[in-house]
Amino acid sequence: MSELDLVVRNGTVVTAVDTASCDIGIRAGRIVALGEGLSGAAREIDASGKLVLPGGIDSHCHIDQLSGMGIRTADDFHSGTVSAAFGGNTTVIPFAAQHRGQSLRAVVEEYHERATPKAVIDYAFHLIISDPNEQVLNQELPALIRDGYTSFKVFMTYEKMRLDDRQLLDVLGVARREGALMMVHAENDDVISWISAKLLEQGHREPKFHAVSHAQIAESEATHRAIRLSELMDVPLLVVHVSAEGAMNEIRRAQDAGLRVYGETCPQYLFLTKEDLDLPGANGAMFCCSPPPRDVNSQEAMWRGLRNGTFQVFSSDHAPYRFDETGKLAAGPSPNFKEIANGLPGLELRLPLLFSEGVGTGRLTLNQFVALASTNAARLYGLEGRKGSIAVGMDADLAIWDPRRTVTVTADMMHDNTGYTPYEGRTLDGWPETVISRGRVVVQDGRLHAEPGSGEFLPCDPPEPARPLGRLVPEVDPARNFGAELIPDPSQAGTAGD
Ligand code: DUC
Ligand code: ZN
Ligand code: ZN
Repeated sequence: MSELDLVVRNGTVVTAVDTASCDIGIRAGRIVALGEGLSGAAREIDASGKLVLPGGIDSHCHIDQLSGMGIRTADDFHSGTVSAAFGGNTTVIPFAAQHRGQSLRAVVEEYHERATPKAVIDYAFHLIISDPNEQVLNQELPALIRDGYTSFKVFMTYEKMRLDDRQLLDVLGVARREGALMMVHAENDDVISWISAKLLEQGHREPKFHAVSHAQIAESEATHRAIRLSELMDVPLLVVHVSAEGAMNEIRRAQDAGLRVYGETCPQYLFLTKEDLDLPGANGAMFCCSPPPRDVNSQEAMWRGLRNGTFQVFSSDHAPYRFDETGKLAAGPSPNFKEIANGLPGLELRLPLLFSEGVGTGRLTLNQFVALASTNAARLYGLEGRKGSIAVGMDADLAIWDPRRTVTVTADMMHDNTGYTPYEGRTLDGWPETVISRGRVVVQDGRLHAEPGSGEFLPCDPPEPARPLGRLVPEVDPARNFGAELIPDPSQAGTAGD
């Protein structure tokens, strides 16, 4: 056997199903050996006392994307993927977003032009379909699915993006024929716009009314409808960015009935509430996203859904807009709540937040953390076998975490372009220190070591109809939660850190 390029030595290696102390041998970008005392490597990284996890896959993020309102997100594919890498990720799956009147194929080509010279970690693309015309349904979408764009998102709200039920059935028909997964932004547009009009008529224009207008019932009703339409067409469905218990219960019921329905939630629904939008002046705009953050009971419900496997995916929904005239304040210094671009940054803190408040408090096992951080997204979106786990033959995509490092979050530590973080001042336990993508050290010692353009495009396999994915988060089994000794006891405050 020829020399190894790299050995990651003495770490506690954690996957979605197992934990073991072993070395990882890497050659030509792949994992080629797992074992004790591996030798003969050109380079070694000592991971003693550290957790070695599969690199995170952030499977819902908006990078260099134009919103329906015509406002561009703050990150390009360099700042976006750098920020993701510093947050322990080795793959992102952003969107190639079609606006009405655009060719879907041309949109995909344009996103490749944006990503190819800039990305520092690997990426796939979901499609966003806002104009399902004959050309899209009969030619472009089927061909793109065959080319490795096997998941697409549709919106049930946003005036310029939304599809009606007939259009949803049209795209579900293509998904069924070609073998694709549909992701849905499920909110009832009429409910939101009706409440919004009433609020504005009454002079309620501050950011906090964004949360009032996006009623929980708008979310649960649309979730129910999307599930029923996908059931009619027998197409797998993933309900993205679930914020509230009613919508989660719809997903759970569908899963209990055996449907291929999956769910995703995001940090903003675990860590923020609608009170965060209630700030002086326009400041609450920094927390406006859709669906909006809800309340403490909803946060607890989302944790329950992560723990019991109702949610397979935990993504950032990174959709950053600067708090200035290029972003949140594009309509002026005092916009009404309908004029504020929807979205928050999250690529860099998704995993540290989940690790600290999920694993660190005992809500999630380490194996569940890995499943939510990486493995389930790889399986759902057709990257299994290459990404999302640590096994011989897979890409050497690793994040080495120091579970004892304590970090207090500030905006100037972040590597994205938003200029603020909704999580300012939070103290988090556990941090991804070294990130390795296809055997290349991308982040180490707080520095970036990867060149723009070194990330690669990943075509995705279709979802497998023959093998229902079921509940992908492993059931809680404390006896198998090896590596737990590395997680500081939350009752012991004041561990080492910076
Ligand atoms: N809502 C979306 O639907 N997309 C981007 C961000 C957001 O808040
Ligand atoms: Zn959405
Ligand atoms: Zn989104």
